[in-house]
This record gives sequence, structure tokens and C-alpha cells, in this order.
Amino acid sequence: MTYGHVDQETGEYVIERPDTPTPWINYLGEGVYGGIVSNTGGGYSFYKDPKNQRVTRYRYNAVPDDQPGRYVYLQDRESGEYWSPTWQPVKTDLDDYECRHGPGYTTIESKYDGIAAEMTYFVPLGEDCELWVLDIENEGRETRTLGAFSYVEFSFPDALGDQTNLDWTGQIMRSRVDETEGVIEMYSSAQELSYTHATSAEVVGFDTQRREFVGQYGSLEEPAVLEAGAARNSQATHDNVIGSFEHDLELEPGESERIVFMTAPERNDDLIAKYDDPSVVDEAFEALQAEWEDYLSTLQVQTPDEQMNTMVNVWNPVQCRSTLYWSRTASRYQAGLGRGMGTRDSSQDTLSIVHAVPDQVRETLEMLWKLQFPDGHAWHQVYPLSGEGDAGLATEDPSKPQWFSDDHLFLVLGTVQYLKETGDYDFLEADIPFEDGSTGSVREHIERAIEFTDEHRGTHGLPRMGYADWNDSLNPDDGSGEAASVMVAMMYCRVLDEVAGLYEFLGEDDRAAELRAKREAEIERIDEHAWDGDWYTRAYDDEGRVIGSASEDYQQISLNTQTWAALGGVDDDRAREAMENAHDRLNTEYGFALLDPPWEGEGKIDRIGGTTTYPPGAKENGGIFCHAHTWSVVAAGLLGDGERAYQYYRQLLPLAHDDVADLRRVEPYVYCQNVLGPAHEEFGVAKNSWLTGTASWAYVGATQYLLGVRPTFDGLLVDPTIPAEWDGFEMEREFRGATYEIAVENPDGVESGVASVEVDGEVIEGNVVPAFEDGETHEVRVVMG
Ligand code: IFM
Repeated sequence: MTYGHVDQETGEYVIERPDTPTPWINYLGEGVYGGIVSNTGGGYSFYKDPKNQRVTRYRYNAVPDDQPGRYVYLQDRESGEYWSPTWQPVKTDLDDYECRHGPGYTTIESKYDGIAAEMTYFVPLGEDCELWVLDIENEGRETRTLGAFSYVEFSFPDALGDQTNLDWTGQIMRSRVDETEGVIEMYSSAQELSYTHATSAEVVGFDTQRREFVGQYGSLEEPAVLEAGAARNSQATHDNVIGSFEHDLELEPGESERIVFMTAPERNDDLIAKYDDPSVVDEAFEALQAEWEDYLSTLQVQTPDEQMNTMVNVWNPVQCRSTLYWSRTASRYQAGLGRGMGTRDSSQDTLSIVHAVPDQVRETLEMLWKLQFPDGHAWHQVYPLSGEGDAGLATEDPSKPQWFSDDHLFLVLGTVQYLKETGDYDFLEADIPFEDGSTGSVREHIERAIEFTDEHRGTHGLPRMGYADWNDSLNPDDGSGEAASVMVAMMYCRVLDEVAGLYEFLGEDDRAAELRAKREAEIERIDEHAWDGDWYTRAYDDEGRVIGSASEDYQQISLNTQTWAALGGVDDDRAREAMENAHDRLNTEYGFALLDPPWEGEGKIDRIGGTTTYPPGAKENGGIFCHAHTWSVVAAGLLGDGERAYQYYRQLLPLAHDDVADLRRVEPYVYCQNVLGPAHEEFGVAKNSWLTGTASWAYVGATQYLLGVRPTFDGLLVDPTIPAEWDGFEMEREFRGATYEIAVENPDGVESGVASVEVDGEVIEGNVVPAFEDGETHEVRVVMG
């Protein structure tokens, strides 16, 4: 069954019933104060860093996994009956329910017993707080007296300590209540940061001690305070601190009232006073919507596929922004307790939306380049508050190399994409520290990255694997230094092509020629040692034995080296054959399995590493790894196969799976990281929605390789690879300070190839539209053929 639909007017995803297969969430905030909110008001918040500045608590491994949340209870004062207008936590059978997730906000509307309630959650632009705006209306014929009780559960700022050091946190978390101003604060002597819950309405009672609110053997579903019908005015001098206000409402028929609740780090009286005026809230909400509209307007498409349009125009860039803000730190799957921002992850996150947020991308790249060591490799992750890096996963096994073979290469790809999109070539000369404090220009950083891969070679002279390449759990290097990655060899080919292209554009032909020669040599090594006959091998282990070959019992074929053969431009004919065989062996209705056959034996096999810790068909052991799948769209685009590019694009498209929501379980409006593969008993169940590299690459695949509009050093390339039955599409896109209104026509029903390009009525040579940089709108008419 389906649980919702897209509102075509607003782009919102409208959820029609609260009991979705898993909590379907949305992200609030723009990278500073933020959080997740589910379709029933569940979720948690954080301030700049989910690990060290967690604001509200998340109950790990809860069922459902969005607990607790930002809750309000309404109570009929006469009957004593109470309910949650967001359904959770009381789960009353509401007369009406609808949740609208939109960019940066969520609204949940419900009706119960003649009372209509609308709750809107959002973080006002540039402000360090979240608002819960509750509008209540009496739709009945009698006057109603109601009670309203809010509930937020604070976390100790160090979220890991909050879970592990109860002996300590249980003594030091305390509350302060200012009844007159309607402010509750959670503070502790041990951590400077305090947290606030505030209300715009007159306070008739409050609670700050969770035990008192819930009752020793009560629950959030039936809390003691609601059972008694009155707050206890509890003061938390230790234990678990909550924020709860009690309010009285008397509503004549047709009368409505608004209460604005705020949760924030630190007490900020100006902010509290500002949102005491309910009408100011509407302005803040409109400003937020306008900012998102601006962001989304930087690239809009009109294709024959309505679901694709919604994804490209709204939800995919919304998701990309969340990944750029929060990398892989905090979601329903990433617990926000350990991982910092991933170097490879965040580098890839910059690729998609650099046209929309170039400054933020530059800042991200600067932060990431600081993780690079003078020898060229980079820390695997960074903690955003301190800027410190570490080797991430690799630290779990110190006997293995403590570096990854792809982090620094993804950083180069992100940087070149930034340069192509913005034309900000001064960035190349910006001085950025290396990890040891010495400094170098961005150009120097790029060169060191190239040098590192060039100088670290294993079996057959292919690049060393290090702890892992993109596949975190493929760890064949036990110290001999022989383990090598074919995928990294292919990535390196792409990097060399990009950087040589940059130097050619800058007129530095000698260095460009040197890099092109390195690339040719790499291609020769790949051709000679990594072609398995029908496809490319994946890697070589510590003893130089092949991984990803027909000669093996398991993992005979891996997806990544078939797609990256095309992305690296290694050999188009072989890449075509490799993709064809990957299609036959790995493709399913929900996308490509990462490899086949998966490992089915007992125990962990060292020559493959963590892959063998997963059951067959799960994640890196033959699951459908959506992030890896997206490269098939890029590969098909580069190889000019429009039918396949579109087929692969649709296989992953979240909205295309709306009707199998019970199987997939995840939100149908955002991409997820993985789907259980054909070898798994529960083939088709999807996991890890929201924070995944799938988002960025799906957008790149759709806009730059399927629709084929991508930045180059010289201008905007228009090179579509679309299904033959499409008669064209339109795209409006910002590029270097000008607007391009591109109309692509496909009169002959071809899949690729451009016959002519007109810019502002003039035919141009080739299909690279100049970078006008003039703030004007330019009309581009492209005829395929
Ligand atoms: O590439 C990684 C990513 O960095 C984190 N999630 C898993 C991917 C594949 O192993």
C-alpha cells in the first residue's frame, strides 16, 4: 500500500497515516542548530555537533526508532481524556491526520473530538533554536476547556557520556525554572552549555523531572501528569531533566489559539521575547521557505518523468543539503556518537550542489584539505567542532594500514568540480595548512594527493589498497603492502584526466602532458593486469591473489570496477562489455548488487575483511549498495546508452517505489544507502535513508550525465544521454552568475549526440555554452541528433 503522495503544488511529501513502516523523517535546520523530526513528532536535536552538543535525547534501539521527540499532549479538562495531536506518543485513533514534510520544516495536522491541531516544526533562519508552533482550533459547537502539556527530554551535551556515564550525568544534570517568563533550563556544573525549553503562553504548571512527569511505572503513552490532569511542578536536582509546561486553553466554537514552544541551546531572552509574539513566527517561517525556494531555484528541470522532476527539483537537492551539513553523523541509523564528518563522504557531498552553495562547498573543501598529511594522504574523518581528524574505521585494526586509498582522490575530484562550476581559480593559490601545520596552496595539496597514489604501489604496480578504498569493508592488506585496488587505479585515471584538463585550461601544458603520460601508464597497467576476460577484477590481496575474478568461488564480479572503468575513461569498448556483463550478473529490479556471488561461509575471511561479516546480500556482501549503483547511471551516460542510464536512474528513484513502501520501509522521498540484495531472505528491504553518498551522485547522475548538463573549465557542456522515446526536456540552471534556460529537443528519437546548439538565437560551434558571468538570462536551444 502507499502511505502518502507528493503535493505537486508545493513539492511537500504528504503522509496520510501515522503508522508508516518506519518513522519517516525530515531534517530541520541549516547546519548549525539541527535535528531530525519524524511524521509523528519523534526525533532529536543537536547544536553544531551531534556528538558533543546533543540537545535532546535519542533512545537507541527503541521501537519505533524515533523516540522520544518533541511532544505536546492535549487534554479535555472535563472528561480528562488526552491525546497527542502528532499521534505519538499516545497513539490515539485520530479522526484526521496528515503530515507534510517540506524543505526545512514539518507540519502535522490532526483532528480529534472536534479539536483541530496543527503543529509546525522548524528552525528559523540563522537562529540557534527550534520552534514548535501549535495552532489549535475548536471546530465544535460547545466551548471547550483544554489543557496543553509540552514534553522535551534533554540530553547531556556529550551524547556518548549521556548513554554511558549515568553515574555521573545522573548527579549533575539539573533544572532552573522561570515560571513568569516561561523558561526551563537544563544545566550542569560540568559542561558550560545549558539547554532551554520556552513557551509563549501563560504557564499554569511545569515539570522538569522525568520521573515525576512519566511516573515510576508510567510511560510517555500514559504519563502520570496526564493521568492526574495536572503538572507536578517538579524540579530536577539530579537524574533525567525534561522540559514540560502546562497551559490552560478555553476555546469558544470557532476560536483558535497559538502556542509557540522553543527548544534551544543556552537561554537567549531576546529570541524568547521575539517568538512570544505569534505573528513574528509566520514571518520567520515565510523567510525560511523563501530561502529554500532560492536554493532550489538554482536548478529546475522539466522532463517527461514527473517523479524524476519532483526528485531533481525538490527532494534530491534537499537531501544533498542535509548530507553536506551533517555528512554521515546523525540520523536514525548513524547514531551521532562516534563518526565525525567523512573525508571521502563530504568530498562527494560537495559534487552535487556546488552550483547552489559555492561558498559552503569552498569552506567544506578548506576544512577537508586541512586533514591532508604532507605525504598526500588524508585523515579519514574530521570532528567539526575541533577540526581534528583521525583514521576512523581503520583504528579498529591497528595491524592494517591507517590510511584509505581514496580520501585524497575524492578531495581532488571535489575541488576540480568546484573550480569548473565557479571559475574561482584563485582558490588554487589559497594557502591551507597540512595536518602537521606546514602550509601549501590548494594546487600543492592536489599535487601531493597525486604523488601519494603515484608512489604507493602494490601488486602489478597498481595503487595500494591501504586500509580500504571506497569499500570500507574490503580490507585485504595485512601489512605486506602488496594489496592493491583496481577501483583506485580507475579513480586515479579520472583524477589525472581532470587535473591535466585544469592545467591545459590554465596554459600549463608541460605539467598537463606529464599527468597525461602518467594516466596512459595507469591505463596500460589496468589493461594488462585487471581485465579478467569479461569484466575488470576488483583488487589484489596481501599475497597478490586476485579478488573479483571468474576464477574465484565468490565475489567473481564486482560492480565498482565496471562502472569506474567508464568514469575513469580507461577503455570504452571494454567498459561497455564490462557494464553489459555487470548488467547480466548483478542487475535487479531494485538496482545493482555490489558483487556476486556473496560470501556464504562461516567466519571472517581476512583476504576480504569486513565484507565477510555481513550475511549474503547485506551491504558490502552483495547488497544493493545504492551509492555504488549511482555510478552505473554516470557510466551509462558516458557510454551514450540512454535507455540504460534512465533504467538505472529509475531503479533507485525513491518515488518510483511508493507502492512497495511496506517492503522497503524507508521514506519514499529520499535515497537510502542500501537495499537487501537478491541473496538475502528479505530482498528489497531498504535501509539507511538520508545521510548517504547516494544523494549526491544520484543528483550528479541525473542532471549531469543523463540530462547531461555539466560544468567544464570553458563553459557549460550540454551532452544528454536520454531514452530515445523522450522528445526532449528543459532545464533552468544557474552557472557562474548567469541563468541558462536550456531547451533540449530530440526530433529523431536518439539516445545521445548533439546536432546543433543555439545560444540567444545564435548557432555556436560545439556543445559547450560560454560562461557569460553577466547576471543575465540566456536561452539555449539544443537539438539532438
Ligand atoms: O564508502 C563508504 C562510505 O564512506 C561509508 N559508508 C559505506 C561506504 C561503502 O563502504
